Order: sequence, then C-alpha cells, then structure tokens
Amino acid sequence: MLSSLVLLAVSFAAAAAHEHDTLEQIPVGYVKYPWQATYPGDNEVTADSIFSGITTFARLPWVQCLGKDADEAFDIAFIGAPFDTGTSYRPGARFGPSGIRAGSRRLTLYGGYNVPLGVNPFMSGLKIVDCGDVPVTPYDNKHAIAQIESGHKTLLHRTPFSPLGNDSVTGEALVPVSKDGKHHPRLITLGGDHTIVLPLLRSVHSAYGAISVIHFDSHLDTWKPSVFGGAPSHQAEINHGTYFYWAAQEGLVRNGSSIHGAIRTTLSGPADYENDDTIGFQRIEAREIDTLGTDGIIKKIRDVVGTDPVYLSIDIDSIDPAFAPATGTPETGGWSTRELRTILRGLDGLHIVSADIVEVAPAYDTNAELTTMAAADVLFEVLSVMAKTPLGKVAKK
Ligand SMILES: [Mn+2]
Repeated sequence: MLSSLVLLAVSFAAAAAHEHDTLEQIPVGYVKYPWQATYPGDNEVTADSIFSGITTFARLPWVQCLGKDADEAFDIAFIGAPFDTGTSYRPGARFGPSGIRAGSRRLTLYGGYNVPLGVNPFMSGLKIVDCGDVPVTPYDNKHAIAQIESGHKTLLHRTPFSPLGNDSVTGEALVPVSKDGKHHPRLITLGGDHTIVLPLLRSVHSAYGAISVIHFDSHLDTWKPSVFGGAPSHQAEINHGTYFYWAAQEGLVRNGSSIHGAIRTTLSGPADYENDDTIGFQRIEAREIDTLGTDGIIKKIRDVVGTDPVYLSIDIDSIDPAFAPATGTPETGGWSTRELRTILRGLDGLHIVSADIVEVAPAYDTNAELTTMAAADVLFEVLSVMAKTPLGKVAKK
C-alpha cells in the first residue's frame, strides 16, 4: 500500500514536471486550436479562450502586417479601417473594426466548419491572419483616404503565403485572374464608413484594373455631390454617399457588370437612377426578395458579374435594422441576416478578389451585440466562399 502511494506521488511529480517543461515556452503566434484555451497555470502565458485575451477577428493570429511583420506572408487578411468622418447622419463607424472583432469571438468555438458550403476556412490550408488596423487620422479626410489606400495597397501587393495551385478538376496549373499577371493575397476590410471604398478601389485597381463590384446596401452611393446635399469644398464632396460617383469618374468600376443589392433608399428623384445607370450599376431592390426570392437574386447577380474578378462591398444597412440597428443611415424594409447570408453563399465559385463590410457603428447596437455579430457572421460566409475558390483560372491554350 505504502509503496503504491509513493509510486503515485512520484508519478504526479513527474507529470507536473513534464507539464512545466512542455508549457514553459509557448511560441508567439501559437494557435493550435484557436477555440481552446492555452492556459497552463500560474505565471505562464495569457489565457486564450474565446472570451478572454486580446480580441482579433475570429481569434485569428494578430500579425502587424504594416509594422514589424512587414515580411510576413498570408493568403487572406482582415484589416481595419477606422474612419467615419465621411458620414452624413450617425457617426461612430470608427469603432466598427473593434466592434466586429468582438462580435466574431465565437466564430471558431466549435471549429468553424461552414455546413452549407462544406468548408472550414480556418482549416483549409490557407494562412488567414488579422493585420490589425490601418493608421487613420480623424482630423484630415484627404490624408486619411491616402492612408487607407496606401495600407491596402501595401498588403495587396505582398506575395501570398500559398501558391495558386492547380485546377481541382483538370489538374492544370492555374494562372492569376489579376490584370498585372501576379498572384495577390485577399483582403477583407473592416470599416469604417463607406467612404473607404474609394481608396480601397484605387488599391484594387492597381492589381486588377477596372473591376466589377457587387454592392449590398440600402443606398445607391453613386450620388452626384450636388444631389447629396452639396458641399462647401471639394474634399467634402467625397463622402459615404458619393464615393462610387468618384470611383466611376476615375475608371475604377467596370461599367455594366456591377450590381447593387438591397436598395430601398428614397431618392432626390428618378434622375438618381439615371445617374446610377450611367455609372454602370444594375440594381436589385430590397423588396425583390418577396418576388424573386434568394435564388432569383443570386441568379441576377451571377448573370451580371459573370466569372470575371469581382470586388464585394457590404453595407451592414443592407440588413434590416431589426437585425442590425447599429449603423450610420438605417433604412427599414431590409433583408434579414439569414437572407443576406444565403445570398452571399450563392456567390460560391466567383473570383472575389477582396471585400469589405462597412457602416457598423457599435454605439447604436443593442446590449446583445446584434449588429457586430451579424457583421462577423456575414464575413464568415465571405471568408468561406473565398477559401473555396482560388484566384486563378486555367490558361487559354
Ligand atoms: Mn448605406
């Protein structure tokens, strides 16, 4: 009896010593299972369960992509653009990136497998990181817009971590879908008000040329500055209701293969739609969900954008304020979170080169984090679609 007790005590001590040896040094960036705690005991590393620690999108590793980790390669990166000085109604989207990250904490609690799409983006072999936020001044819009373009472009032109690979059906080597012929990583930007899409499209243009845009929003955002309240200066003419107008003037948006979804704003008059036609957008009204259903809406989008590279911009106000109240310019009569998520999954197979979600202003959210949770879940669908389809095509012979 005594000997067995001694043996037990010895084995406990050995186990404790072993545990100490293996957990003494956990490498920086160690995330074996992001939904599990790495908490090893007193005076060791910080707890890392889903409700503790420093919050990144979906508990992804934080890489200071624009700072000391400038050499670190990745395949898909989340990057915040905390800018809200282009808003016309409720400000507050500068807190969008931190709010969306908080709303995303539980995404990987069970592992992150997307059932309807049949993919786990976090386990797909791609290196997915959270790059933190682009530094953005709140005092000077012109400078802030230049900062966002510069930050995005720096990341977009970094060599991806994974090679493009081969076509899954034919086995032939894929070639990039970009205009510059290079393979680029993908970025998912956390806004910020919608003005940020002008510098984001300038960055995207540097790799892909004029690009088709899928734009979910209750508003057109192609408004001429004169319609959108006028402005006391040229700088003030560039805001979250006019950025697509300016993007079109600069030739950043492909005319005829771009489309809005969930539109339900009031207008200055029918001329706003004529202007929108000139800029080159097709439109899906929010109410068409009642007649076309999600399948019909998905078909309409796919028919317009085809298989060419596409940029995806999601205003959280495309979702009804019942589901996502915390936004800059809420409009009732929108889609449910479920409907938008279904439509996004319907983009499976498209070459989405980069994406954003904007106008999340957490100060107006409920205590239940409805809006930031909806934003995070919407991005989970976008991430899943991206993870399934490489940005390549089989070379024409
Ligand atoms: Mn909007």
